[in-house]
Amino acid sequence: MNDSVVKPRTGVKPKTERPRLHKVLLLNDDYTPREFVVAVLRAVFRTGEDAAYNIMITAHQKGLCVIAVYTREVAETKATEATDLARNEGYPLTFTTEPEE
Ligand code: TYC
Repeated sequence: MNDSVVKPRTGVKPKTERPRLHKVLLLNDDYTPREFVVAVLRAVFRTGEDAAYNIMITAHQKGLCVIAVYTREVAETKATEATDLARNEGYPLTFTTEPEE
């Protein structure tokens, strides 16, 4: 028979680790119209009117607001798309991403 002893593996990562999520942040500025910020949030992040307004006013009052979290690729794509919409209209409105803890 087979008497070999198999040692349990210790300190090994679980097989399926979830991908780290990344936050998309909305940054305040003094020039972009509030209505434009709300329109971009609705178009790119698919929020409703009330959620978009609350995110916009939080960024306006506090300097920035977390919009949502996504996998890195989706977060970066949405931040770029939203920032490009603003640049195309000549506004300084900026969206950035950062990894979650
Ligand atoms: N602060 C801008 C204004 O007073 C509005 C604004 C809100 C701009 C949130 C950017 O992320 C922002 N017109």
